[in-house]
Order: sequence, then C-alpha cells, then structure tokens
Amino acid sequence: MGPLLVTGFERFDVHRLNPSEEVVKALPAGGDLRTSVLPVAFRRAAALLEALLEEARPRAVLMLGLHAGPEIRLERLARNRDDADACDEDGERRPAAAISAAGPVTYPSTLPLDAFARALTDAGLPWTWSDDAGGFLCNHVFYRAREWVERLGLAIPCGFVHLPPFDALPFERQVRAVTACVDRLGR
Ligand code: PCA
Repeated sequence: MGPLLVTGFERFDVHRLNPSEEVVKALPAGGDLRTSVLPVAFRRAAALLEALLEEARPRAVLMLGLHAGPEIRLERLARNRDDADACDEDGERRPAAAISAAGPVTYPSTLPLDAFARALTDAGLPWTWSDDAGGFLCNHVFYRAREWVERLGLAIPCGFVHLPPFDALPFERQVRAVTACVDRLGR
C-alpha cells in the first residue's frame, strides 16, 4: 500500500507565508508519510500532482492551502470550475471555465471530515464547514485529485482542508490541527 500524501502550496500573491507550506514542511515526512509543496500555478500544479499520484499511488491524500479567514475550513465539495480574477504565479488567469469537460459538477471529499471535526473540536481548534473551496488553485487540485481517484476506481480518502493565516491561528496550533487530521487517516 502506498503512503499518505500530504500537500501544501507555495507562497503566492501578497501573502508573506503560506501556512500550508510551513505546516507541510514541519510534518515528519518519510516512511508512510509523503509530503509535497505545489506551485500556485494551474499547469505546473496539475502536472506535479498527477505525477505524484501516479508515482506514489497513495493510500490517502490530504491537500492543504491558505484561505484568508479566521478558521480551518473542512472542504466538503470540489467543484468543476476554475473562476478566479487573480492571475496564478505564472501569469495565467482562468475566469469561469470547467476543469473537466466530461466531469461531474462536484465531487464530494472522501476524507473522514466528521472525525477531523471531532478531533479539532477536542483540541480546541477553530474550524468550520465549507462547500466552496474557491475558484483558484485549491479547488483545482482538489477536483483533479478526486477525478484521478475516480478514474482509477480507488476507494481512498482524498480531499482538501484550508488553513487560516498565522495571525489568525499560530504555527504550532496549525501543526497540531494537521497532525490531528493525519492521525485520523491512520498509519
Ligand atoms: N490558497 C489558494 C491557492 C493556493 C493557496 O494556498 C486557494 O485557496 O485557491
């Protein structure tokens, strides 16, 4: 069986740090835990993600990114659309277009989100549900990873969690939150 794959994103736009990158780098990678930091660029992120999935054949996929809000967001739905005003880090802009011409409108997360929610609550960490991971890179890789899982007919946990900026939730607490989620995905 393959590893647990945990991804974050590089820093982008005006954000000085991307908590998902910092937290992913703080996890004890090796053995069953594979980590990677994706570029905030549609083409390169999709290509790297696909290569990682194909090569690692993970038993579970937990993807992380920054959302500028006060809480951890447990993303329930990946949507089949790119729709962002902002350019990615390669200068590409994708307003209102389907990610996959033949794909379904949404894919549900297959992560154990109820267990994540309980673990975060027990640890006193702020979180909320979300049914909209945005129209930029985070939703894009979420949809693409779920599509890959479906294409291969796998029954593995795969989904996305948004992290707040460090001024909303400090580094140590974010590491604790992600570790709690990783623990719920077993060893
Ligand atoms: N957050 C952005 C892209 C990369 C990241 O960390 C998003 O929510 O789409």
